[in-house]
Amino acid sequence: MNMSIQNTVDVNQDRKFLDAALRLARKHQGLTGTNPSVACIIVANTELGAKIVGSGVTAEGGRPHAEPPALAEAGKQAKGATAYVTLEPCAHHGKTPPCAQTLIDSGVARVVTAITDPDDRVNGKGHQMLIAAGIEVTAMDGGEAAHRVMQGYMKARTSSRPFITLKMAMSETGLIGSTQEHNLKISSPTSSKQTHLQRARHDAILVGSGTALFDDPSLDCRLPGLEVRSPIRVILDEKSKLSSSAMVIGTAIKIPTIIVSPGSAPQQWREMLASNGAQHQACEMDNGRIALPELLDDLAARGIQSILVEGGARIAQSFLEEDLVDEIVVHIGGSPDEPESPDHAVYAPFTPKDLPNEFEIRQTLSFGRDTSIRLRKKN
Ligand code: AOF
Ligand code: ZN
Repeated sequence: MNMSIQNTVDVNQDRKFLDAALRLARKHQGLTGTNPSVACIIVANTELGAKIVGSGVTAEGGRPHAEPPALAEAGKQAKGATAYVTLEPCAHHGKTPPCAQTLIDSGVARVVTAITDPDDRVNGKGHQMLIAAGIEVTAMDGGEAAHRVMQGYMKARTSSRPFITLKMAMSETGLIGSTQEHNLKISSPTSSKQTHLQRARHDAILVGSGTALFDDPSLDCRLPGLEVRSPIRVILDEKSKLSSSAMVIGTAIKIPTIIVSPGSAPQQWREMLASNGAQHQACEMDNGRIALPELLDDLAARGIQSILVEGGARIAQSFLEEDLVDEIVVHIGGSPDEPESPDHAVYAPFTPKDLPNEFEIRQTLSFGRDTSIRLRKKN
């Protein structure tokens, strides 16, 4: 951090408003393309104390950025106020002038930020522009909340790969399903709702065609009011098995769907995908399996910055083996269904009592009788 960035005036107040901005930033998570969802809150000191006079969040699609609408709402009240921005304000000319300049022109006295922008066009220059204009800048550590709202953007900007969250619902023994019974219920409806919320916050959901064919899921977000937040569906189908009767193909006209298979996939099958509105993504193969690192590079090049990997023990295993997982969310069912015969049981590559060593628990939540744990890759 630059030495000339000064310390905060009232740490508690700064933390409170920055946290509020971080919560607001979640509003457009998964909707801003290659731009992060950033929020900006303008706080003026009034006779009645600190008051929010303007707020903005990066628009769907990524533009306008968060600062201009927040400053527009604040109007003259921005003069002498403090701007809380969840990302260092940009320093580059895009379709509009740099947000750092817009903040300077508004007359704000202080800017408090949660994270420095790794984009080469910004990376410290936004803070410097503000300091050079005489604005007091406090670059705070936005902590876990900032990391979570920005994780896709940070990963894609620093590694050219999307942030991968592996989500699994399992019993205490690691049971995740059955080879015979469809949609075996492992976790409760409350946990499922959490999964739908997770879907809304990611750019894409990824499963294997085995899951897509056997369970025939719609893989969308069905929370009331959030239906439009269904992310892109990515289905790995190395043997071109999906047909137009599968739910994911039948609904591809409504929800963007990418089917991944080798370039050698039959032409007729690819025409079937196209006529149903599904996109085909040709992939490289590695020992008879889809080459995942290369696929993730290709998906990042399409602008996909975060993926929720949801399906199949084999897919989970492959992502873990290839060291591609950044975060794991495990819903542990409190009263899971059991398959009719133990021979039908399908198990996860790990159990709640024997979690992958390279990960550490960051959060534990209770959803009714279920427990949900979130694990992050150790640094
Ligand atoms: C901000 N406020 O709300 C966002 C910022 O394609 P462009 O011109 O929109 O530039 C994208 C970059 O802008 C992105 O990589 C990041 O550096 C910054 N995003 N900056 O001040 C915002 N979304
Ligand atoms: Zn900007």
